[in-house]
Amino acid sequence: MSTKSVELARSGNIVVEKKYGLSYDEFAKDHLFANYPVVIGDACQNWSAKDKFTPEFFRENYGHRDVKVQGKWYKLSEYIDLMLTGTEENPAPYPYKLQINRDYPELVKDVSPRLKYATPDRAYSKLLPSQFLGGADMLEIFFGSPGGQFPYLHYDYMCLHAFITQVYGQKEFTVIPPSQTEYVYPNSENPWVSMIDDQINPDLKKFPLWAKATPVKFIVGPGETLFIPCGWWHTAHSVTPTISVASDCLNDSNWKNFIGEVDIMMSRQKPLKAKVAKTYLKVVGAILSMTEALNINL
Ligand SMILES: O=C(O)CCC(=O)C(=O)O
Ligand SMILES: [Fe+2]
Repeated sequence: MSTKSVELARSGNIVVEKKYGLSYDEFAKDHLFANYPVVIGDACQNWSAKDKFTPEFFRENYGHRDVKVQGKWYKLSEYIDLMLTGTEENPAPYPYKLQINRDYPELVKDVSPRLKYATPDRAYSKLLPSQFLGGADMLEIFFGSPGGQFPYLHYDYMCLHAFITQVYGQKEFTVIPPSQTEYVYPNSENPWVSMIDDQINPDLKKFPLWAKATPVKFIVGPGETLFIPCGWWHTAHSVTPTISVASDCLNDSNWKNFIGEVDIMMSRQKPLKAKVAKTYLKVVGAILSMTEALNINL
C-alpha cells in the first residue's frame, strides 16, 4: 500500500503531515531517524481500545476507584463527570493519568500489539539498568475535559520519543523543534521543562525570544497517533473530552541524545560515575544495534 499524506499544519519552515498506510521503513527514514514529527492516521487499527475506551467504559468498570488528580482525590466516576461537563472556562483538572501496566494491567491487551512504529524499544532491555530512565512512565492513559491544558511546555524526559494516540475526542498539540530551544527558556534545573508559565499568552517582557519561535499547532483526532521525536518541545490542550494513550520509545535513533541526558543528570553530582555510565551506555548501544539487526532480544 502506498502512503497517503495530507498537510495538517505549517509554521516557519516546519510542516506537520498526517499519513495513512505509512510503512515502517518510510517512517524510519522520514521521521524516526530524521527526528521529524508526523501524525499517523491508522497506526492503532488493531487496538480494541479505539472503540472500547470511552468515558462510559471507565465509569462502568472503574468508577469506584479512588484516583488522585493534581493533588486531590476523586472517585474515577466523579472525575469522568467533570471531564464530560468541563468547559474551556472551567476545565476539569488536567491531566488525570493512569499507568496501564501498574494500575490496569488487564487493559494492556486493548493497546496491543505495540505500535510497529514504536519498535524496537530498549527501555526494557536487561542491559539498561532502570535508574537510567529516571522512573519515566512508559505506558499511560490521559483523561481530560475541554480546556484541559498540559501544565508545561517540555520535551519528553531523557530525550525519549513519544507516541500519543487519541482514542477518544480531539486534542490540540503544539510542537516546537529542538533547534528553537533557546526561544523556550529551558529551566536550568530541569532542562526538559520550559520556564514559560503562561503557555497561552507568554509574557514577552520576561521571555522576549519567544517571539522568534514558530510553534506548530494542529488537532489530533480519534484513532490518530502523533509521533513527537526526541527533544521536540510540546504541549497539549483538549478541545473536547479526551482519552489518549501515550508511550515512550528509546532505540538507536535517540540513543545518543539519551546518553547526553544521562550525562547532564549525573555529571552535576557524580562526574566520575557519569563518565563510566557514558562509556557503558555507548557499549550497550553498539551491542543492542547488533542484536536488533539480528532480531535478538537482549
Ligand atoms: O496529551 C498530553 O496532554 C501531553 C502529554 C505529554 O506530553 C507527556 O505526558 O509527556
Ligand atoms: Fe510529553
